Amino acid sequence: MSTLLVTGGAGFIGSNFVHHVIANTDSHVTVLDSLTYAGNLASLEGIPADRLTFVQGDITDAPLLDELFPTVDAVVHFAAESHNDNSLDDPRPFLDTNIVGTYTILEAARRHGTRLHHISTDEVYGDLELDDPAKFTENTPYNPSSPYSSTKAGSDLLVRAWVRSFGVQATISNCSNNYGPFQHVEKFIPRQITNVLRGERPKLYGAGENVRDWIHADDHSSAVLTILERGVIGETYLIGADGEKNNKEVVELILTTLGQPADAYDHVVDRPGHDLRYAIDSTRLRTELGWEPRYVDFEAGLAATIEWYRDNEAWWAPVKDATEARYAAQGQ
Ligand code: NAD
Ligand code: TDX
Repeated sequence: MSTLLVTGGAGFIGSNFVHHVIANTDSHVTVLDSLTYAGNLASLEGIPADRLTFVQGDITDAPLLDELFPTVDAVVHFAAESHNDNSLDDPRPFLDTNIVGTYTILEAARRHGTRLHHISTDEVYGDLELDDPAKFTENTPYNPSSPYSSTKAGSDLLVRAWVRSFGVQATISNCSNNYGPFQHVEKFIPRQITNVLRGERPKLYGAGENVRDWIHADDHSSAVLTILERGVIGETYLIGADGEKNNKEVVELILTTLGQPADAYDHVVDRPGHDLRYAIDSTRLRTELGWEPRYVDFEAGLAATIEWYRDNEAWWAPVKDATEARYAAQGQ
């Protein structure tokens, strides 16, 4: 691959992916990002100017895609509205970006014959019981719970239909919860880290027993690059690093790592429809494509992430108050 178009490359995982590609390949990257509240150009600082082109624009802008697609070898599609709590407050932007946006990307890929990798989430499968030994596989039926996850499920189904009906050269990946640098402070781990750094108490939804399967964003990026290079067109790959933890455990770890008592957090109003547990079986990606995660020690990865937020207050401080004000209005 010599030139990649990365949609949503100024967001959390998109920017981590761009850094990963620059560090590990000789590709040129063009980022297409509309810079919503979740996009931040500062997340792409430090990348040599001759390796990166930034285009501010919307993925629903078909004429813009017609200009960009002929200039690249492949498109990696991260752009999305990504936060469940926002989707409960106002679902409309999720339909526009996740459904209509992905449709617009697919039609451009079809017109230009461009290789496409579509980024999705394990939330399309719904949730698992806490005591269920099962994990999600590529064959688990779709059963999304929230406006966010249902629009991601819809986008995946569009990709599958465009592969089968129109021969679009696409692959799909569904990844578990990511953590790492450059994640917006609306999300669980950065919200709690930055609360503690500011002398405020972490906020746990409900009893805190919900389980998430954590993976470092850099491992997500290496998996996506592997699928882009070796994945079979039309196939879906699940990405996960066996990182199941309940929310209470994660908050306690953040508190103790920052020298606070493990119980110095508040329980707040639970999320409506809150998925209980996610867990990924990534056997296919490991055995068929030979991918392995590097961050297998969650505690060490979390400690490094805490350090990053401590060292980069200038990156997150400008949006912290507004984010907390939105949560406070909902009793969270
Ligand atoms: P994010 O919210 O941090 O970033 C999204 C980016 O997309 C932002 O830069 C935003 O400006 C851009 N964007 C939004 N709407 C756009 C539009 N209409 N046109 C152009 N750009 C637009 O999201 P994230 O957490 O980095 O997630 C990236 C992708 O990974 C999403 O598709 C998400 O569903 C998927 N995913 C996320 C996780 C996770 O744990 N965060 C896990 C699995 C999959
Ligand atoms: O303040 C909080 N307190 C809390 O207990 C927040 C913000 C969250 N939570 C809980 C809810 C979840 O059980 O923490 C868990 C993680 O919450 P989020 O960070 O909002 O992530 P989640 O809803 O699991 O979705 C994430 O992973 C899958 C991403 O936001 C999605 O984009 C991705 O698809």
